[in-house]
Amino acid sequence: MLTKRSFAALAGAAFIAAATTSAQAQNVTLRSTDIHPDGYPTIEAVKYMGQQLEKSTNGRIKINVFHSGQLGQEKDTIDQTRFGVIDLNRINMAPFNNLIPATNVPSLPFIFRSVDHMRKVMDGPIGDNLLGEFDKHDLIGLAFYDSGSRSFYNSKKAINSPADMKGMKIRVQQSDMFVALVSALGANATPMPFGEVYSALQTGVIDGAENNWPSYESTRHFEVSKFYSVTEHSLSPEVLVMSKRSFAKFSPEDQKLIRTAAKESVAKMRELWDAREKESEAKVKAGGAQINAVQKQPFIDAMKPVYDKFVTDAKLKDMVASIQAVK
Ligand code: GTR
Repeated sequence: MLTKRSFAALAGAAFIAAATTSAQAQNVTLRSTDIHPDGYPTIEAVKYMGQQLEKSTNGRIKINVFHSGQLGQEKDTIDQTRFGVIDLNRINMAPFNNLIPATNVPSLPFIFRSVDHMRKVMDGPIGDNLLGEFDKHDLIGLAFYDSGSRSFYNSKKAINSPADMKGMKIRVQQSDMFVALVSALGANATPMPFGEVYSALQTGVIDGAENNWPSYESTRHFEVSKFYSVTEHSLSPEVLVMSKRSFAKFSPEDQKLIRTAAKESVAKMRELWDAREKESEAKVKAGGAQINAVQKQPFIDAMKPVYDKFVTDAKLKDMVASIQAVK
């Protein structure tokens, strides 16, 4: 959480940046936020974007990545980005679900058949349209990043079927869709910021959570929640957005360079991500996590009501059908 004082300091910094940008973008450093620790693929991808941008602008535009939630937890940073206090935000799609209905679609359970399917959709016209959705909310959608697949983990027992989750307290991201996804399995969903999950697991406030291999590992949740059941129920991607206010301060030429550098960071992110997934899986296994495979069909069937609840209008139905039609 930002204190009042750090918020004021940031606002002051934003003002200085504004003053220099209007004088034709001389040496602007954009502030980017991320909740992950330094070295995590999302952090390194945005740093890479910064290096590309520095090159293409002869050092005029740089990016400073604030990692480990220094600028706040994900949900809190959305408004700050909309107001231009934060310039860039690498964030998961889920915290946007309540604000922008279309962002629910790529977070839906089992919407993608594979990582390749997800990449093809997000790289194509469906992804481009979705990036455009941020525009109405004072944001510029720049790029999507991979986030692997999310699976359930808990401190009690291996999950083999939806029935095993009945009554368990499971932390979810701050998204009504994720609440519904977990509730559909008969578990009790507890929405909570990412940074609070470790101690909630440790003290037994919650029994488990759900995430991909790298987050399960980097947070050390595997130490206090050792049963990881490979449900792979959501591939909810990451998104990189920019404050429309910050973006508007740049010339059309610089705006193009920002967009290009963001797109260039996607391939870098995927390379880093693929390697990190394997490393993290090996680390949690070595650290004592108990991994079990599950039969997915009962989970797919149990989560079907989530579609009925969230895919309600023609636009979202069309989006789901278009995603399913991508070969
Ligand atoms: C991670 C994601 C984060 C955050 C986190 C969470 O996989 O990269 O942006 O959304 O999950 O569960 O809160």
